[in-house]
Amino acid sequence: MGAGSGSGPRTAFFQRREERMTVNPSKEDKFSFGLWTVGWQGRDPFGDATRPALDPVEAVHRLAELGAYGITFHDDDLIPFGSDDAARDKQIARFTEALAETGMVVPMVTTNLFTHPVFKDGAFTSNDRDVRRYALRKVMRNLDLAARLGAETYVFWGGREGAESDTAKDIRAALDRYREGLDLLAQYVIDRGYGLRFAIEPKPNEPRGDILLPTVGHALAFISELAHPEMVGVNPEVGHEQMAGLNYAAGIAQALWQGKLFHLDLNGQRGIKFDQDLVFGHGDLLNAFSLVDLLEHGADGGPAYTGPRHFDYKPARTEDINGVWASAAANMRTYLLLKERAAAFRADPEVQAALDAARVGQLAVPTLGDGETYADLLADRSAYEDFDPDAAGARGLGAVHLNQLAVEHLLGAR
Ligand code: GLT
Ligand code: MN
Ligand code: MN
Repeated sequence: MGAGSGSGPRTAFFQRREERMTVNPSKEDKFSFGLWTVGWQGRDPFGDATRPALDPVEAVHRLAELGAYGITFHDDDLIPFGSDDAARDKQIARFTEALAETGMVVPMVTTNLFTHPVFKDGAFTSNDRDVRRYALRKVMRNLDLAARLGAETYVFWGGREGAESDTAKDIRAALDRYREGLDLLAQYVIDRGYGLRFAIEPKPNEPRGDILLPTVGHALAFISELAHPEMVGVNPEVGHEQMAGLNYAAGIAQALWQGKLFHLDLNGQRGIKFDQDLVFGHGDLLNAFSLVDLLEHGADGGPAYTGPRHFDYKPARTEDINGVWASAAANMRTYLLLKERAAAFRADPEVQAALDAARVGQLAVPTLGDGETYADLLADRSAYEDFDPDAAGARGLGAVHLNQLAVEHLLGAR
């Protein structure tokens, strides 16, 4: 049967391919990018920049044309470190004008507490008290700007908060100082009436040998020790969890479960190595599929996460400026393609049957009945005395079949 005959699986395949090719990002998709992503010049520890500097105003316009809705930045991405007040005001005015012209928003802002040598031993947790005080002032200044631009989230990525050796950093004291810093900044935001929430971004290592709050789990545990835990969530990055060999989608699920997914950094990573910041989906594609499925299909039918789909990637050093924009577009397109594939997966009757066979839905049923106590459980002979563990242990789950259905949807084979 030919593709032109109007029916059959081959035609369906080509129709689906057509639909996929018309996937276009728009502001409703809430895609955002860091200024430092498309603005990365390709400088790495071994080589010089391969691209010229990018004007933030140009970045706003180009990303808007590509269909993004938001742009994020570190203080120093927008206003070069050491600028005087006049230069600072001018740059903020130019940027604000570009936002107004394009309708782009600033959903998130963060601080550069890692580039300048002053932060070589950390910011909030530097052994040097003067550096810690300076770091707090740098953040407070930028919080004012973030609030002015209407940001909702303020990210804390503590890349320099850590050490290379176990003896040079008192971890318990460092955590005290980290908490002191975040408590003070939370109080500042409350007192000023800013509508900002904080999101801690974990990373296991790089640039420090070991970074404090290395994973989502560490960050969540730390948040519970803060003075205003309700104001603080996490900003997990795909590659950072995968650098620690962890399952990103699973970490995101726990953050959602705890009501702590305030923001997220999407990108790609291929295994346990240096932070690659590849295009979203250009690493563990199957986990990216599961992630999009998780974010887009919440328990009540709507999305489980409604915040920005923020890309924190680096356009490869091999690319020229055309490649920068192509890679920015690739992030959004991959997300939308995965969203379409996840919807097809959810709608497939065979997937529904496989989910039932694997009893995935049963996990949502509480283990004890309504009002049932442990005394009732003890009295229930079917739960123990008459239960046949060998029969239950012999039943297959069909998880591999279910996973294969996901792979086939991902490949466009269903
Ligand atoms: C830095 C880091 C990112 C963080 C940014 C926020 S800065 O580029 O590699 O993962 O999200 O500070
Ligand atoms: Mn990264
Ligand atoms: Mn990041």
